Amino acid sequence: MNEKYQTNVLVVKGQLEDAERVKEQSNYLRGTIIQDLENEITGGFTGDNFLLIRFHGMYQQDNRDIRIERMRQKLEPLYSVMLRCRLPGGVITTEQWLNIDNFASNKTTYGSIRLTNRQTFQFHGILKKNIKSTHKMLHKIGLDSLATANDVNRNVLCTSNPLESTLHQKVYNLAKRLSDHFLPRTKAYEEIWLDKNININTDIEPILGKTYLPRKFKTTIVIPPHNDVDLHANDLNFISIVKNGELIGFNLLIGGGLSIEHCNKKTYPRTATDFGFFSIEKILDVATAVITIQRDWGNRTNRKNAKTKYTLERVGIEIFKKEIELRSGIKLQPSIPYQLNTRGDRIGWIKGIDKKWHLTLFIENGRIIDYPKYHLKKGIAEIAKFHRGYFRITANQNLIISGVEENKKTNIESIALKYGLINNISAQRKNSMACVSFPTCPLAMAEAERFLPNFITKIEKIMQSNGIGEKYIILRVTGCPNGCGRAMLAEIGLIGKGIGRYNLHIGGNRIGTRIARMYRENINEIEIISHISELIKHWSKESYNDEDFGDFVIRAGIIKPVLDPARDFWE
Ligand code: SRM
Ligand code: SF4
Repeated sequence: MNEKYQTNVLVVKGQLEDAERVKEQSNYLRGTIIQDLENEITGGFTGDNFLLIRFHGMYQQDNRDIRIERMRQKLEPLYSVMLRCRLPGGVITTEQWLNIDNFASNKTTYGSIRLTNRQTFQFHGILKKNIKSTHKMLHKIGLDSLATANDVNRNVLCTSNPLESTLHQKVYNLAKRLSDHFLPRTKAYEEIWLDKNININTDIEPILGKTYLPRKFKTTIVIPPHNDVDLHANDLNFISIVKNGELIGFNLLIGGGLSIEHCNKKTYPRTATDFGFFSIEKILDVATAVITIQRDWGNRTNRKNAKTKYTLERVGIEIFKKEIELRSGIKLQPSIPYQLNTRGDRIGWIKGIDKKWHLTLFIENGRIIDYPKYHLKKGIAEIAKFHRGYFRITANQNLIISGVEENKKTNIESIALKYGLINNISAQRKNSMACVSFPTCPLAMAEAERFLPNFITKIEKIMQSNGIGEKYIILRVTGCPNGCGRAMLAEIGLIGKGIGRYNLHIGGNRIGTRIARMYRENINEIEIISHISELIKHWSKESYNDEDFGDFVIRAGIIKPVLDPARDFWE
């Protein structure tokens, strides 16, 4: 760790969270995971290992649909792990895809691949006995799950719209570099999962330190005008600035994040603050400065107050900025103006400037599985067999068949049509999203992924009956206030409160730069539909020209905008 900084100046004093002890005593993320793997008495992980496996990209879960039944039968919950792969920028080769497709079918209890809204995929339902072979399989095909969970820099996102291929390639390369640079350097992953015999004393964590970060940390690189990565959900963002076709540098935005705790006014969602412009070659210096500031100043006494957004509010923007300049050795310049105008993916074919074609497939909730009459997973695997190139997972849980040569386009299209992968879906469905929630998420309070499809059908009918069936509202459902479905940045957001009950938020905007405010609390689906019907009726009749729903509810005075979330979110 670099000692030249006054790292203790802004440390929050008090009793450290137990998570800090776990990291400190873990021997660089080893704990006793190896012993636990041999323990056949339980299908789960014990003690600190429950948290430590997260640094290796896994969460212990059980199927909540059958939890009570198993308790009745005096059985322990049916434990398995969810594994999240590291995939900077969402890029995966079709060769790799075929391997993960095969694995999901044969070695997971759910048989699915779940695309996440951070451009990667998860397997749900890996039994303990299969975990090691999962990591070996991933390693063999050049993938890993290191640092996709817990207190580290997570999967790095970058805009996946591949129109301008050279620029996108550059930005993707940088996303990968950032991801690699901030990986934990401990060899625990190789030792435990890949059976490598590595000298324990070689471990040092020059950037993250022995206790890693105080909390999860999220990074994006954005290519305006697309905000498909939803930058304001992230701690650290680089907005690409292009001059005469060349990427010259980035505007730096820090301190976004969406999670709250119901009724806890000390928690709030926050959009990221603009800190200024710097040139392209300094990206690693600037990123390292921000991450180490959060490492040193983030609150380790209260995990609910530990993310960068809270650090920034506590120390103030000016002090944070000075420290970035000190640690990176650069002076931030005034930001260069840019515009954002979209967040969704362009579903269907599009031709890039390199004359290659890209087909974006709409994947409802990112869940890739074979249904009895809809062989989605098989269809994608068939495309992967034919297309020797790349897929890209988007931050909207969709999949791009990327870089298709002109002479292969017809074949790919016919496979996609054969398996029903190209279909007529409404703009509303394309612009809706849900988090995973039940049955796998242990924190779920209300349904999300299983709730959304039928709910959209109802919204589609309301739109049609008001004569605006071709329009859409950014609509998101998240099963609890942790906010994985990014409902806080939606025009209409539902935030799970209890079984069948949600808080209804409105007033976010189309481009994802404004937080949605709570409009009604703890209501059921019938009440939600009734409120939304009324709002859509007003919007269809009273909006100016092409005014979006989120802007309309604010201009019409139906809801007050959230302007300064740290102070006015709970008003
Ligand atoms: Fe999330 C925890 C799923 C994106 C905020 N998230 C979880 C866990 C792991 C539950 C747990 O801790 O046991 C969920 C696993 C469910 C399951 O069964 O798969 C989960 N989060 C997801 C995914 C899969 C949702 C999806 O449908 O795509 C996303 C995985 C992203 C990835 O590939 O890394 C996912 N999570 C998000 C986002 C959105 C984003 O990053 O763009 C957020 C809000 C942004 C933010 O961080 O502020 C988010 N997840 C959380 C939080 C609250 C963190 C906080 O600041 O307090 C938790 C709970 C926690 O960390 O304590 C959480
Ligand atoms: Fe689970 Fe809550 Fe995240 Fe949904 S928002 S996946 S319910 S933690």
